[in-house]
Formats: sequence, C-alpha cells, structure tokens
Amino acid sequence: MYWEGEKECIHREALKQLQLERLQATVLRVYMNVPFYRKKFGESGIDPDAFRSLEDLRKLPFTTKEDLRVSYPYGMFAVPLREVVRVQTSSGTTGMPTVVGYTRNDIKNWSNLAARILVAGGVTQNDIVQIAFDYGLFTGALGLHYGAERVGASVIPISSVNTKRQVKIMQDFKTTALMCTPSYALAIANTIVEMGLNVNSLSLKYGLFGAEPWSEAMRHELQGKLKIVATDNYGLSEVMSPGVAGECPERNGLHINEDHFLVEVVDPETLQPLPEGETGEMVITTLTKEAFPVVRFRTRDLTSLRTEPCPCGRTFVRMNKVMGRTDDMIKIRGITVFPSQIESVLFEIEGTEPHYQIILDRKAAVDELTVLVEVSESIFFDQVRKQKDFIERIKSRLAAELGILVEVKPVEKQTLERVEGKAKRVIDKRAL
Ligand code: DLL
Repeated sequence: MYWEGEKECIHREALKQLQLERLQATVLRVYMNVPFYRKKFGESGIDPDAFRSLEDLRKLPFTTKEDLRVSYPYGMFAVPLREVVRVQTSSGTTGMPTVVGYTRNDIKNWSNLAARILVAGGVTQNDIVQIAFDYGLFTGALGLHYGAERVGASVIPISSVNTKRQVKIMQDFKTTALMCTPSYALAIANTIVEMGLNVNSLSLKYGLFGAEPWSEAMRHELQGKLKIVATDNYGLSEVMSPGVAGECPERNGLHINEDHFLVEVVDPETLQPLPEGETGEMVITTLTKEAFPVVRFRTRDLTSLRTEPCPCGRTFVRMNKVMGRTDDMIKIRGITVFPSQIESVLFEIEGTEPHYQIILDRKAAVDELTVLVEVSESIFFDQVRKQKDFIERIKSRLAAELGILVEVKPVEKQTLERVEGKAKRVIDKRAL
C-alpha cells in the first residue's frame, strides 16, 4: 500500500533528474532570499547559477544548528512572513530553540509526506488514530495530525495527558493506531497492565513511533505488550519533521522521501562523505521547502544508508535506525557508548523493567557510568545475595556488549521519571 505510489516507486534515474532540478532551484532561492546563505556562498566562491550535477552539492558549505540559533527567530526564512502560515520550533532542551516556518505549500507537502509514512505503517481511512505526541510548538503532533486527516483516518488529538486517561480514551474510542515516543508507548503498555485491563480487549493494531532513538528489543517488547505492528519514523523540525523518513511493512530500514530531501552521510570529524553503508552523521538538504529551506544541514544523527532494492517496491534509499546523536554519544574511558546499546541488553534480562537512566560522574578524576534500572518487586526485595547475583549478571552482559565495566544500581518500580515526550536517558553530572 502506497500513498503516492508513482512518486514513491519512481525510477532512480528520473529521481536523480528531479533532485537536480529541485536542488538548483533551492540553491538559487536561498542565495537570493537568505542573507546567511548569500554571505556563506560568497565566502566559498559558489556561483548558484553554475550547478550542473548532484555532485556539486559537495562544494556547498554546511549549515549547523548554531547557524540557525544565531538567526533566531526569523533570520533563516526565505519568504516574507506574510507568506508563512505556521510557525513552530525544534524541541531542543538547551539554549534557544530553532524557529521554523511553513508556507501553505510547505504544509501541503508535509501533510502528503506524513500521509506516506502513515500508510506505509499500515494506517488507512478506516483507522482511529490517537496522537499522544505533544501538541503546541513541537512539530511531531501537528505534522502527523495533518497526515492522518489527509489519509482520511479519524484523528483523536489527545496530546500528552495523564497516562490513565490516555488508556481510557484508547479503550472507549476504540483506537486502532497509536502515535507517540516509544518510551511513552512503554509507559502506556505498563499502565494498561496496572489498570487491570486485558490488551486484547483494546482495538490497537498499529504503533507509529519516533522522535527518539529506540532499539529493536524495545520494538519487540512494544509489539508483544500492545499487540501491534510497530514502525519507526524519523524527522526533525529544522528539515520538516515527521515525514522525512519512515519504515515500510518490511521494517528493515526507513525510506527517506528523497524527492523532497537530499541526504548524505559524512564523517562527523572530517566532514568527508563516507562510503555507502558506513555509519556517520546524516546531512540533509531540503529540495522543496519554501519558507525554511536548509542546505547541507548537519543533523548530528548517526546512521548509515542502504541502497539495495526493497521488496516493498519503494525505490527510495533506506536509512538504518538512528542509533543516537553525536551529542548523546558517551565517551567513557575512551570507549564510545550509546544509550540504545544499554537498552538492548536490559531488554534481554528477565526481571528488569525497561525503564532506565544513565548517570555519568567523575570520581578521583576517573569517569564512571552507572545504570539505574527498575527491577521487579520480587528482585528488589529479594535476599541480598540473590540480588547481588542478578546485578552481576547484568554487569557482565553489559561489559560484553560495551567493552567496559559499568556500575548497575537496581531501583524500585516507578522510581524513574516517566515523560510523555522524549525520554531523558543520560544525566551527566561531570558537567555540573
Ligand atoms: O522529533 C520529529 C518527529 C516527531 C519525528 C514525531 C517522528 C515522530 P525534533 O523535535 O526537531 O523533531 O527532534 C528531532 O529527534 O534530530 C533525532 O535526534 C531525534 N529523532 C527523531 N526521530 C527519530 C527516530 C521530531 N525515529 C531529533 N529515531 C532528530 C531516532 C529520532 N531519533
């Protein structure tokens, strides 16, 4: 099932030509309308009229999150505000958020791209879609909302509310598709059990999750607990938001909507392009955005691309699940660790609750990593020796996965904070 079959299955040669034409138009548009790009292109000696091939993209300078911050609030807009029909922001927790804008045409494209990922995730006009992402300046909820309406589904714009209410509405309104962060979906799944409900009495069929990294083990857990097919969806406000990429029924990589976005993967240190399949930082250039186009935007997200054909028939390149961001990457005693690696191990261990937090601290000039993990009551109140054995088991599994020894501390159920939005996995006390 496709939303725009002809476009999603476009011949790659035709796609390349379309991308080149759209890239030429974008380069010209930002040069003419955004002082930041005019200056940057001038400094790098770029002639926006001399674009002949997609490889010319490499000559363009990168755009960073910092560049967008400096231009707060409207400095990067490529159209006058009277043409902007909506303003939202990125969800960054540190510093100034990035303000993004959309023209009427941008909203139309965004709705269609969100519709593509919804349909790829199983949603049709017969579905009842519960959007538990936060409405407001965050781009996730409204993006999916417009996509779901475009598909013709019945939308419940519940936003982030008390989890029990979330479950009650899900039961009463017979929700068939749930959209939220994977960590919040897990909190919902646990609340269903706490409320004494049988998941089979609900009507859930699909979960469209995203907005934060999550492991395959987490998918497995959510599919089992909620009795759904769960797909991963990727996007970011600076580029558009949900609708940039999403999984098809194969659930083996996320198709990037390449007719609207040109992607590269570069080495985050040298900024040189990496060979296909290697993991690096994803860099995105928008091809159709009018109000807020970006050229070679450094996402800080780490992933790799795969070009082999997908059995689903879509010809767009796939990105592997984002394993983390360059700024979530923990460097501990010289070893790189991602929260998602720790998550996978915890899911494998019987008796742990997959709610966890990573604490980084420095003791006597040595960095220490401690994993706080919620454990079942029987383990928490177990005999000291049994509990110790259990912790040792987790520690050795983590050591095997990560290559370093880390501390593990069991905490009682419901001790770690639940958030309706993006989970905060790492607390870095070294910086305090
Ligand atoms: O989180 C957009 C979104 C909303 C995507 C809902 C999917 C569903 P921002 O708040 O701007 O936008 O945050 C973007 O979130 O750079 C990634 O680091 C992370 N992220 C988004 N989707 C995924 C995903 C939305 N599927 C930032 N896997 C991005 C891993 C993700 N990380």
